[in-house]
Amino acid sequence: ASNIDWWRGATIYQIYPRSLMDSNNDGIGDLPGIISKLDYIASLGVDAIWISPCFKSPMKDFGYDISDYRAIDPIFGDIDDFDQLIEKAHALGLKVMIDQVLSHTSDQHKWFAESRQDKINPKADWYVWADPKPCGAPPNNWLSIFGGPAWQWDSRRRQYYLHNFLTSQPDLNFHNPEVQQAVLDNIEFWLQKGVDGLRLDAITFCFHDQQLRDNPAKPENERAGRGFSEDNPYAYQYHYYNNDRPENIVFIEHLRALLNRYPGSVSLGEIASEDSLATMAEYTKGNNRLHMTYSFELLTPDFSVEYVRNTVETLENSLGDGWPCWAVGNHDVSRVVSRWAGNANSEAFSKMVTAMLCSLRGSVCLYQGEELGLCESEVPYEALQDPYGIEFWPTFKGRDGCRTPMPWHDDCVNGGFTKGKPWLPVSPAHLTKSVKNQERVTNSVLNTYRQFMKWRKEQPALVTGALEFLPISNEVLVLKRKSACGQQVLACFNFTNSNKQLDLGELSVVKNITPSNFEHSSIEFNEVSLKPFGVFFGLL
Ligand code: TEU
Ligand code: CA
Repeated sequence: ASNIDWWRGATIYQIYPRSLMDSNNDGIGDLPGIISKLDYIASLGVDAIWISPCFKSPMKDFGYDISDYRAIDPIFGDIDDFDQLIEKAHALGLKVMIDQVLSHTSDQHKWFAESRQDKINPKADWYVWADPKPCGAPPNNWLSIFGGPAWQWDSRRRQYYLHNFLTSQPDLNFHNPEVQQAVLDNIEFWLQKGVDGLRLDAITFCFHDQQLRDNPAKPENERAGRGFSEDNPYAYQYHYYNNDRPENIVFIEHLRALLNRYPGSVSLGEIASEDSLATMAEYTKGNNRLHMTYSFELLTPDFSVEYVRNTVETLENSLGDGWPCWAVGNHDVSRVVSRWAGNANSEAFSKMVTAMLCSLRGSVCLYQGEELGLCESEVPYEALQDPYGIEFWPTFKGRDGCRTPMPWHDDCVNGGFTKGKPWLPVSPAHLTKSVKNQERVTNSVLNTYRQFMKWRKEQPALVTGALEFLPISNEVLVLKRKSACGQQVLACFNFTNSNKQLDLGELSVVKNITPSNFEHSSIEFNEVSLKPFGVFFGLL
């Protein structure tokens, strides 16, 4: 890939800044902490970092509620730290992507303070305001993802405002062209600082139906939501009218035109919509929309050869020339080792799942801690921080279990993350998996991850090659990648925790190229032998 196309097939390491490394012992990770760990991150062999929001915020949703889009929150550092971070990352060959939360601001943003004053101020129409129904009820049945109605009464304006997320996250009114321009200006501020890309938070939520029509109810058999608590009524509706509006596309095209003025800068849209596969295709179609869309499909509880194959195939078929980005974990869902493997044989599983993810066509986001094979942390109710978890406890325990601090050294207090009181407890189960411990072991999850990332870069078929699944087993995922220059790689991933034999039939493997740190797999007379959660790579 040429330099400007660096993002195709790239591996992007997601940093949750509160939990990577605390430099000043106030218990919260920060930018100097990230800077001190950039050498470590570069040693993983990833291409880029994506930093979850580090902008000024009252932290009601831990940074996803922004009160000043051009300032770093003092808890994380200042703008000089940010400049240094970019400089050092670039020197290490890492691209830097920032998180942009456009659909809503914090209620502490000065735009909202102005907008809520009255109905005639210059920003009166910057948010989504609506009169109550004659009985005083909210204007329609829209719901907040985090519980309760999507409307909050404002006693000063004597109107309701829309919030798809927390009441402290009022939705901007993107139908107003001034709002669009203000948002693009803020983005340009960061592009001028040299960031290489944007992860666009909840990008399908920017626009709402101006007629404020009620969302239709969902039949019971369609309610299985991703990450939603069963008792979250949000899962009981379709959301045609509060998000995923056609107007989104036009805005995306403006955004792309801005990015095109900064060659090499990319956009990765988080597509959390009902019909996400079709939406992903729409959002990446042609060369004038998003570069990549972030899929939720592997963040679900579903884990089987059939599920992964069908999901990826369906997306590939609908995507056309669009480019997907895959992830099996992030700061919103439980850790993949726990979610998909119930913590069984977690080391072998972690190695396999990373190799599998990085063998799909597209780019990938790897969440901090996955390189250590971390399991979901048990966070007791008293220590909960996530408002979403507090709302729906205990049917949904929230998102704190995947947000606990990184374990660096198991012989230091709090795993070496902080000498203060960490904002979330360091999981005792994570200590033996600390970076320091794993660095000592040749075939640890960490060292396997490093070896694999380095090796993958040398296999053009795995970086940008075409993908084809071979439906020869329901227990082993088998796929083929073929690069433009003709390299053909066969990859097999054992999705079970037991030994598997696989007959490759007509296929002839020229060479076993499986990196040495994986559990040993072998091939004899076209029969591949895989260890529990084992992997096999062969040249065709
Ligand atoms: O998430 C968008 C989103 O749709 C989430 O509600 C997701 O479905 C949920 O968290 C799954 O458990 C983004 C961010 O990733 C999330 O952390 C923020 O809370 C949210 O936007 C609001 O900004
Ligand atoms: Ca700190």
